[in-house]
Amino acid sequence: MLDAKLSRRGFLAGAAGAAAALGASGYLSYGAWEKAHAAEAEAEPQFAGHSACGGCYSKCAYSAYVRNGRLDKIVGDKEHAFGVGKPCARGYGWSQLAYSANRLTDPLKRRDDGSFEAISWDQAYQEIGDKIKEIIATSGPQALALVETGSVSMDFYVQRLFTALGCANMYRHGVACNLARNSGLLQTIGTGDFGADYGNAKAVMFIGRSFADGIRPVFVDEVKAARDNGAYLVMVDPRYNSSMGFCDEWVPINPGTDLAFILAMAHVVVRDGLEDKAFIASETVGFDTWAESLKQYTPEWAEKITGIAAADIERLAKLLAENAPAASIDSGWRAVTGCSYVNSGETARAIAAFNGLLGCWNKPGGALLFPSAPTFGKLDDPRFAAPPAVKEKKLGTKEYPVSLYSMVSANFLMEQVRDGNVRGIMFCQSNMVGGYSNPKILEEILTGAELSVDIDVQMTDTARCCKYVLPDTSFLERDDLPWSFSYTVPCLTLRSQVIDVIHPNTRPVHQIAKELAQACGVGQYFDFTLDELAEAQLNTLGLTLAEMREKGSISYPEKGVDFNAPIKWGTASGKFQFANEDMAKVGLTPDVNWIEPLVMPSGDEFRLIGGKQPIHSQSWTTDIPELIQITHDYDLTRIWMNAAKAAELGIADGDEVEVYNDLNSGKVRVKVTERLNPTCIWMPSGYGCNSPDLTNAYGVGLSFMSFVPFQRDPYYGATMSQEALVKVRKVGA
Ligand SMILES: Nc1nc2c(c(=O)[nH]1)N[C@H]1C(S)=C(S)[C@@H](COP(=O)(O)OP(=O)(O)OC[C@H]3O[C@@H](n4cnc5c(=O)[nH]c(N)nc54)[C@H](O)[C@@H]3O)O[C@H]1N2
Ligand SMILES: Nc1nc2c(c(=O)[nH]1)N[C@H]1C(S)=C(S)[C@@H](COP(=O)(O)OP(=O)(O)OC[C@H]3O[C@@H](n4cnc5c(=O)[nH]c(N)nc54)[C@H](O)[C@@H]3O)O[C@H]1N2
Ligand code: SF4
Ligand SMILES: [Mo]
Repeated sequence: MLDAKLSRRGFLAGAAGAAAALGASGYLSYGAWEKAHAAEAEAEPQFAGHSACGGCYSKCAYSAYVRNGRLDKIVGDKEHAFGVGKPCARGYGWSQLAYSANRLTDPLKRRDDGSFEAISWDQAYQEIGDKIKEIIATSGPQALALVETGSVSMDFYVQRLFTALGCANMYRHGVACNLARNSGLLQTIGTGDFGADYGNAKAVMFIGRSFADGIRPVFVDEVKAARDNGAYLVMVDPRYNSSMGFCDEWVPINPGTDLAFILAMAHVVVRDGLEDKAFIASETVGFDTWAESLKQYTPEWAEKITGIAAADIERLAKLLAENAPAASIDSGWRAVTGCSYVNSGETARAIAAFNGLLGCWNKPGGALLFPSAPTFGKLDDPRFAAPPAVKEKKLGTKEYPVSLYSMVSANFLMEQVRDGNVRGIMFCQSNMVGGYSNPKILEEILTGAELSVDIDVQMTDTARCCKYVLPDTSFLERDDLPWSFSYTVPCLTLRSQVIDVIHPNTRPVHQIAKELAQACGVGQYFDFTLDELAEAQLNTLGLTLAEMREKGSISYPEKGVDFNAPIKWGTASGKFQFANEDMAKVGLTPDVNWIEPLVMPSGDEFRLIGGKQPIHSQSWTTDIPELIQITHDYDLTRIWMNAAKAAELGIADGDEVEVYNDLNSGKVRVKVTERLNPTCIWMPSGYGCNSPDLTNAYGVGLSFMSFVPFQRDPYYGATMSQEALVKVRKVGA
């Protein structure tokens, strides 16, 4: 199948010169590639098909144009729900991944001394397949696990492989992203996510969410629309972040204390009878319980914890209530509600509950529940029938009974690997060691695993700890399955292969999963091609593959949010839940109450907080030369420190400092600023790559997570990535 595809796109003929330029390693350098194609001279860029950016999980669709077989330009496809025709800087940068000199080009096996040797695909499959069969025979399929967050075909094929093996242990990156938020929201509104009708809002409060740093293009457009429409935008963030360009007011809260701030605002709304009584009566349960609890959370109480004046808390609460229902608190993503604190999940519940007081759910200008994404119908062809469902639940489900099942803690899993309960682990598009918890500890656990396999495009911190590393093609070099996106206007997208495969010994992930299945004796579940499956899926929606290849994306405005339809709450009670008895299962009260952060800085300690920069995605784009150059040009690895604190410590702007705690220490330059709460240090979260093979990223900046203990919150199992304290001293002082 693959060969047919390559010849269809003229790879074998076009790359005859390139093949001659291959080195002994089978690796074709960018320079050699350019030389081999030089003869094709100055052609006009040609439309090569629709792709979808692989630069982060938004997967913005774009049209790709090639010249002489090489990607020349990308033009955003407007119909894509998240991309809205405007790929971000990272999207342009990551489009160069295909040509990176540091890509994985061959299957690799780790030697005992930690170095790697190239092996054949046959050897890799044979050895991995034999080991998986042995583990299943002696310990059962639950002694295996998968950590994967990728494209739709990656999800489909790799998850199908694990289901076919009889294994339920499939995890994603949520433990270090949005596990606590989505689980907390699930308990209140019956789904793990919500948005807002920004364009029609009169007031929006963002709590630790920066649309201009943690970018999804549609959000940037929406916050701009809100601004243009005259909405009052409030940013609650210890740091004056890049989104302040859109905002009216900065609330520089003490990090980790947002829950107290929201509870006090709720206190004001209920004390003054400003809540939406009709919504509460018809749509909700548990209001009376919460109203009683709220009596203790006065603005004066919250002022001492949050550092925000009681008068400001009063004013902001009333601002939101007076503008309701065209007002809401944004749901956040990673920083506050997602995974950072012991109280992150309760903060998510508090935000949803506050929006319940405002009665703004699915109201113009208010908080929005997303309509379903287009779903494919049943596929009749028996070849597509799913492998038998696995009866067991994944490890960690028992320990975290109110977690969203699809997001159960991947760090709990690593403890199972450490203790030998899980003997074989596979990663796919997941750099766990680079960012799910303390890298040193994860590295130690992973290098001790009996079997570890990583499917990636580059030698990441995780890959270098694995026994086998299998090279995927880059996203531009492979087809995908049709992709459904749920948003205020849902859409369907098809990513197509737009350039030839550059490194002949890389393989698309769906092919790797299918061949691994064959090696494990479950190949019968993969008796179809990617195109056959895509065609069958699309046919159930009255579409064809040819049509989707041409269109790339289709949006469904008629399936967008219906402001007049009654809301179907997906909760156990079928209502919006201010209180929920299930929370007792993890020792929480039914309604939301204050939980102190696990650690608080005192003396010369700072809380370490982190965040995104617009030019990098997680730990994944820093090796792209064009993107890391921006880091160097603007000195973007610097930590931020409050000016008064810096003066106390004798630190000046631009000084080199040492950041340290019991777990780690590292040197970095400092940006001294008044735009940061004095109780914390802010560190950009993308740096500190520890893999020497990634020559552009290696050793640049500090790894945020290396200062964080290997820990989990007791409720949902999230990584608590900002429950960490550090000290800072001037180097040489
Ligand atoms: N240090 C640090 N840690 C973090 C974060 C951070 O900013 N910094 N952010 C947190 C957040 S919000 C999240 S969502 C998680 C994300 O956690 P992950 O989803 O694990 O994301 P990354 O850690 O960036 O790793 C993604 C991996 O996918 C690989 N990859 C990219 N494209 C392809 C492809 O086409 N095929 C294959 N096979 N692999 C591919 C990249 O090379 C990279 O190794 O990390 C969390 N942890
Ligand atoms: N450029 C870029 N964009 C991305 C990504 C990326 O890696 N890079 N990743 C995508 C993903 S997977 C995610 S999850 C989102 C993340 O999107 P966000 O959650 O918006 O991202 P962060 O930058 O981690 O955090 C946002 C802000 O929270 C602030 N903050 C930190 N601690 C606290 C606190 O205790 N209280 C308050 N109120 N604020 C606090 C930080 O200073 C930061 O400015 O971004 C998505 N978009
Ligand atoms: S937000 Fe940027 S990096 Fe993420 S998918 Fe879209 S264009 Fe790519
Ligand atoms: Mo994330």
